[in-house]
Amino acid sequence: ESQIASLLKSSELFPTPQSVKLSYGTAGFRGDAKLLDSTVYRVGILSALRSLKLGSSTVGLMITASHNKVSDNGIKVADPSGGMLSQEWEPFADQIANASSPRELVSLIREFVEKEEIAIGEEKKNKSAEVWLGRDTRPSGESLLRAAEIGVSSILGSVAIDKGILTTPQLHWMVRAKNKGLKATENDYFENLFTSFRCLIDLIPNSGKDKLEVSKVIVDGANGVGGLKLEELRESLNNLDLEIRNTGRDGGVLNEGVGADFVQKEKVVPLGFGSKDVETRCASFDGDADRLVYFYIPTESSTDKVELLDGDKILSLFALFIKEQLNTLDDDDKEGTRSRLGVVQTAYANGASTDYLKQLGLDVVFAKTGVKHLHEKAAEFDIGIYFEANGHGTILFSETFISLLVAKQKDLTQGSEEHKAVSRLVAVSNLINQAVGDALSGLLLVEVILQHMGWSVQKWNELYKDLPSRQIKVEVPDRAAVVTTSEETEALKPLGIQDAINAEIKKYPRGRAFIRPSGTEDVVRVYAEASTQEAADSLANSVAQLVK
Ligand code: 16G
Ligand code: ZN
Repeated sequence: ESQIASLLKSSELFPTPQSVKLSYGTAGFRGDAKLLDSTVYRVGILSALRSLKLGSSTVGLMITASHNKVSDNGIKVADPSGGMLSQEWEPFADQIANASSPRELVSLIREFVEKEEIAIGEEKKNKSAEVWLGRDTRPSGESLLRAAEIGVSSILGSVAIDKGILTTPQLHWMVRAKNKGLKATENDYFENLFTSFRCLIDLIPNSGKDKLEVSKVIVDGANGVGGLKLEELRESLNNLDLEIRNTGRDGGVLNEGVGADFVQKEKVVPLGFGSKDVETRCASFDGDADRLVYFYIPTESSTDKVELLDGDKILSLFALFIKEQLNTLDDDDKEGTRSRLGVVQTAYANGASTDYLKQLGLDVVFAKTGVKHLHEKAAEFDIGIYFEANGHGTILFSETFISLLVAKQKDLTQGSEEHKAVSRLVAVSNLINQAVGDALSGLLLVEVILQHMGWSVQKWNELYKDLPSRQIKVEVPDRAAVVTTSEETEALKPLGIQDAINAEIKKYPRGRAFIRPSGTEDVVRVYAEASTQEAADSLANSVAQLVK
């Protein structure tokens, strides 16, 4: 039939490169951009099928390789909820990406369509698939986007809509809004950010307001899309003294010596920053603006080391602020409906942050590395905050809890402390991107909370002191030989290795270490922390020896 002919015809355009084994991995397919045409085309097909499967809801396709080098690119799917592609479809993604001929590809698709009972090309009107495409600033993005479009359109009746250059979280947000029947353009995204930001600014307690001095924040845009979008947003932002560097317009290379991944891993000053910025509040985005970290250059520093405020510290700030609002409400809570606030971290979370959060009385749970795993666990709470140490995270509010808040907001007396607390929570739920972690909305929330508290970045940093830590990657013949528990804190395989790791850990005060296979690179990662940097380094090295 014509569907098969259409697929065969278009797939001839995109032969698979020899000898690359592709895997959807933690966050979509990634690799050298030159080798990705056929993959992107095929994910285009998948996304159209995903839309058909879910009653023609809009699906998102993002072309980005995030913090990886500029010559790389990648592709990932945003489900209609705005979250990551359902893990149930990942094996199919792997299969079609690796199909070696058009025939094999078509037969895999046929089989899958039958199994999933997806109705293609049925003559029912309004039943076609819709896929929204976005890409970051990588030069290879434009031609890859065309490949994705061809993939989408090769499924009969499917439409691909090019939304242009976007941050990853913008696309996720727009897809989510569209499927909720809300206004879903990029402008709507911006408007949502600045209205909820302004609302939170207006709710800052009066006592502080007159002496409120808004100090400058300098943002490192990683020479990617985030800095450009922040420039657009800035037009409508008051109450924020913002300087944006590394927008990519001044000749800098994407992610090279700049950006959240660089700053968080190396803990050194990114390009474009230096002694002139001593003690100033600075923030770094990653290449597609779904990660955010803060830092400052301490006066006493004679090296290029920065004081890093990572995802854990952002999480702690958010948790503290939300808890404060909930406490105000609970005082007044006659029905006794205490809300459940929980936080989700990964094994990489600094031990000092976990101690701090527990000491705040919070429910702390752990998830496997990768946004989809954290997101899932956070969604189990009324308010769930998740962050990876690398700066990816957000706050999820359950639908029921939001309805409860909105109802309370109507009942409570305007101007009362309770009313303000509820209004702040509602504004946070609007400001923060509920689809995925978002550096732009995260930045605005950090900034308004600091103003609310009247805190400097230094004061914020003092919430707790990070334990010294070290990360190493070890190249191994087969990273799949390492199998961990679901929270990645312990290795189940190779047999006996965990006992050996434990024996090393015991030698160090406050020692903690774990190994895990990377989901994005062919390596095993080692993480260690201890009471001194020397001890953390030494623990990491001895654990790495065990892996080799
Ligand atoms: C991906 C993940 C990130 C995770 C990282 C771990 C998403 C959107 N991104 O970048 O959350 O921290 O992989 O990489 O899920 P690794 O498995 O190589 O250590
Ligand atoms: Zn990213």
